Amino acid sequence: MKILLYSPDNGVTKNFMPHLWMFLLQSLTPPGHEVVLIDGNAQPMDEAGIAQYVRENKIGLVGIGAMTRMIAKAYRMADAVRAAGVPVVMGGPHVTEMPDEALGRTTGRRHADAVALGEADETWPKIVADAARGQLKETYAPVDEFGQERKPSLQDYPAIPWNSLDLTQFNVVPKAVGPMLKRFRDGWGTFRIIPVESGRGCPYGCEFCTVTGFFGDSIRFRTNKSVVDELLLLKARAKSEGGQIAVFFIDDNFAINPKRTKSLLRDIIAANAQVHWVAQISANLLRDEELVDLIAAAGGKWIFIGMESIDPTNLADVNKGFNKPGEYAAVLQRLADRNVFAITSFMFGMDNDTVGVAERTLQQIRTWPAGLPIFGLITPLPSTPLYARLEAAGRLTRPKHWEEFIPFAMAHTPLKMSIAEAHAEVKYGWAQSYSPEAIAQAVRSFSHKPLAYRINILVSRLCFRGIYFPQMGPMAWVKVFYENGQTICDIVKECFRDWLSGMCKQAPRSATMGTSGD
Ligand code: B12
Ligand code: SF4
Repeated sequence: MKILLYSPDNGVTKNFMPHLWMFLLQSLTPPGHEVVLIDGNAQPMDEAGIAQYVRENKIGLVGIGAMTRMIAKAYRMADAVRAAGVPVVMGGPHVTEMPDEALGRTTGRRHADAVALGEADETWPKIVADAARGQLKETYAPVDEFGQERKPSLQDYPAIPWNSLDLTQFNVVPKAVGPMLKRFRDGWGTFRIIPVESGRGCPYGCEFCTVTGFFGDSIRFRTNKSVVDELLLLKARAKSEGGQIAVFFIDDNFAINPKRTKSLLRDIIAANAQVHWVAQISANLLRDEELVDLIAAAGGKWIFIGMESIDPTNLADVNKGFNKPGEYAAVLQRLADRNVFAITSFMFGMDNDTVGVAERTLQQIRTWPAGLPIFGLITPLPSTPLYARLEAAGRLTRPKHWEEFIPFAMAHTPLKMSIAEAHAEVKYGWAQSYSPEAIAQAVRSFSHKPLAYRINILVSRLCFRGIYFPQMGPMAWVKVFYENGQTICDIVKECFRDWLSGMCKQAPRSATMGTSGD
């Protein structure tokens, strides 16, 4: 059977990283079946396109996975596939929370033949076998022989064959410049960000988060060896292609068990498996100096920190009181001292937020080492305690906000400001942090560091700007380059000077070598 795994586009940003579930299920597919992957962010496709694709390629089963914000598109694509006569199985966080919706039990509009609830590592081979026999069941749940929920162990995690997978659609270097960049420094012909998980689960139970409910509070880890082997494979592939690879450790809280994280980082260092990586770690765990030393030595470059708010009342309201705004500055400095920088994520529209929250937050941010601030709105995702609380209080304004996804739009009324005011705060946060002046200032703040750091912050800021200000087409990028022309020119000039001085240093050296060789 030929199987298509499809992830819908989010409609806002281009693909910068593929979804891990696709590679994982591909690796867990029993032999005898062929699996193709389409990521809608990398290969945009509409309903007619997917119907044509499944017909022309004789696809026997389509698997679709989506977060809540992409679910409306996922359902439309599923409908098109089913209309073409091909069965659809859906999985991922949204349909796990709302299986009846996908199966049409609540609305009468059925989108999926089957739904995989929760983690599908163990159910996927059964789904494929049932589909091959034409006997798909409606739901598949990870349960043991007694019917009790069972979270898959990650101890025998499959080896994802990164060395042989077709990753063309996930290369972010434009085709036109790839061959030229292949010869630049240690090779930039391709650049991919690859998701790797080292463990699952987070016991913290923040009110707005689906993770504790979905993965459970039992934390599970892969063996260090299997993670290290995966990094070595990725590193070797990048080298053989004259390209670069960066890894996103998608664990919800990469340092949730600091002892284990340290042991993994030590093993990465010992095996020389360092690649540049990003990981998500909560601020409280970054107090540990030894951990931060190891992060830097093991290749960590950016740490995503869910700061959410600088207001302790807000944090306590959403059960994230373990975040201590008073220590944010010290945590970020500790990272910056080791040349590790932070993606700091904030949510506005929280119950104690009032007008001016963005400026108050920015005043703090401006005192921190430059990083990548991002701003969103607190969103009641289905099945979270936050959703239940707001529903009970009658505060949901769009209870089924996923039916019509609108980026950066609230689905409930905040307590101390209006919805429009909350939207304006988010806009202000982005506009102030990603204006040409703010980007220039961030680049300048790295002037005491080697050029690579200035390039890194410039490129990252220009890309992250696109999360809020759509930058999908080439014209949008031309505008961004024009607006940031001065900063880009300064960096290009520096690169040229750097290259020239490298050449000058090399010239006498090669002359000396030539003489001695003679
Ligand atoms: C990495 C990640 C991202 C990446 C992007 C995704 C990517 N390219 O990988 C980034 C950092 C960009 C991101 C952004 C956001 N994310 Co995010 N992200 C994650 C994270 C941490 C890991 C995802 C992952 O790979 N998990 C590991 C894999 C193995 O698990 P999985 O995807 O769930 O897949 C398993 C099962 O679900 C199932 N399955 C999944 N799909 C399918 C399909 C089929 C056919 C089958 C059979 C089974 C199946 O099988 C898999 C193996 O067991 C998750 C949290 C988490 N731990 O999952 C949040 C999570 C998915 N993100 C979430 C959210 C809310 C967001 C944002 C909206 C946040 C924001 N406010 O901006 C944005 C939106 C992104 C966008 N523009 O589309 C929520 C989604 C909740 C929901 N109900 O939708 C999660 C669950 C975290 C949370 N706080 O609750 N995210
Ligand atoms: S610490 Fe992060 S992953 Fe864990 S429950 Fe809170 S928001 Fe979710």
